[in-house]
Amino acid sequence: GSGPGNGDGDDGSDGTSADGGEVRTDGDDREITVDEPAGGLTAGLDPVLQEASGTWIAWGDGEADFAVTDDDNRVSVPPDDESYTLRRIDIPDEAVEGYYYGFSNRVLWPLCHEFPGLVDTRPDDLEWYRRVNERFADAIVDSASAQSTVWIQDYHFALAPRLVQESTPESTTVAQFWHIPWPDPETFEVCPAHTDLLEGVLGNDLLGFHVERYGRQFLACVDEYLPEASVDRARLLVEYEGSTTRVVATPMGVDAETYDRSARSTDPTAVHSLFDDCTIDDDTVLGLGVDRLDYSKGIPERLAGIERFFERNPAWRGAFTFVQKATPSRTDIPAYDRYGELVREDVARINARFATGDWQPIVYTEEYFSQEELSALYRRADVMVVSSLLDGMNLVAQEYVAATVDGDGTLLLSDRAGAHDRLGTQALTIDPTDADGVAEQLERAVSMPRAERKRRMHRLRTKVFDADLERWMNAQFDWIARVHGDGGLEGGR
Ligand code: ADQ
Repeated sequence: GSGPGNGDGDDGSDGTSADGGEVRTDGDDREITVDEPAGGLTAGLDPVLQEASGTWIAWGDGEADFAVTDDDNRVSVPPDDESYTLRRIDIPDEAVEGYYYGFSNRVLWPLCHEFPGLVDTRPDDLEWYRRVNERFADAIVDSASAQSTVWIQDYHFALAPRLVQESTPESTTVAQFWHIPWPDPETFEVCPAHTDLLEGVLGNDLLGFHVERYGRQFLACVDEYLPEASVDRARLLVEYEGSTTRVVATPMGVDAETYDRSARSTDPTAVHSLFDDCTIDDDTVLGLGVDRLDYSKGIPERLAGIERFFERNPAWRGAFTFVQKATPSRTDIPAYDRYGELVREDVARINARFATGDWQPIVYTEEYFSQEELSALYRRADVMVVSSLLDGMNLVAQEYVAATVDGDGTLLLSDRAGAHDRLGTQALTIDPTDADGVAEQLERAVSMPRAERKRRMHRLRTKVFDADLERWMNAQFDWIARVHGDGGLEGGR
């Protein structure tokens, strides 16, 4: 199973290219557009499937009848080689609204990021979530054989694992990676049908999170709301209704080589031309933020820190510019729409306060940047700021490090992002809600001796290259091999 394949790519897992792709024709004379995904989970999974010759089940955007479960909508990949099968499930608009813009992103996303106040439960959304999970589970069962490994991605599929487990032999391994945090029991209780969700997820033999504390919160929820389950907190195991789920922490990395290569192939000062109407030149000290426009990313908090920085350091006015690249996301949801407005208002206010004739403190853009442009921008940036209020991992922080090929740059990193667990000792830690603290760390970054900056970045680069996307995949598949057939009971943690 896979998350949204409709091109919005907003979970870092669907890096489809923007250029429309190459058009080919398959054996049945159907026209197939081939997009080469850029350096994300999609790009990483492709070679794995080519080798394993499996089936990739993804969300399609056609208009076929949702109820069709036979071998509709299958293509082989690559079209002329048939290494594996891509099977797309068309989800009608009404179902997308209820399942994706509804239960997934108005209920589960805010809950998992500890924003219970933003939870918006609408009458039919849970039912659509169930139906889409059932539809994917049917397709999985139909595609799987007794020895198959099923690997499900993310919070859009909390109910599918149990459905798959119930309809496949015990020798089929079901695993899931949950890309976002798991909330504490008190927050999770707000979720409608929360025990159904726990039962659903416990249909997995293996459940992966980025960091162990999310796994521990999951176990705490199981303990609290499924009294029949037996939870082994020391070994991160749950036994429930005769089957065992092993919880593991496998932090995700980025395709570091790709970002490194694409950053090396660019002239970093060429990015100045991306910002025609404002003065960014070779001498400008450049700060950077790159995020989906999402309330979990702490963009207004970051802007407040930058405002404090300019208040406290008049000498930096005119010499430091912060580029904030924000990609609108899930804009059909009112909380996202309001958030976008808030961010734009903050930018306008801070710019009005400090701008001089040919300089503005914050350059804000919602334009699409290609991976090459993004890599060039990462390379050019002197300071990268990641200020998430809560973030499963945060790949942007790692991409920045991978693209900083000159070894000179500083990462300010929120201690609430999963990425902080590994990168926190060499990054400059921030509490995003403390504007003075963010301003102080910015001051530290822009005045840090070059040797220290380079030493820190060198260590960060070693970490990011060591724990890259491929290593994460291998860790997942090693764990899958260990739980395959033995219910996860063999071997220690
Ligand atoms: P996201 O919340 O989307 O991912 P992140 O991990 O930072 O957050 O990934 C975003 C991806 O989108 C990055 O690859 C980035 O390059 C790209 N991107 C963002 N803004 C962009 C822009 N303006 N232009 C071009 N590309 C842009 C979710 C979780 C994270 C977790 C990932 C993977 O919320 O915590 O790290 O999944 O598990």
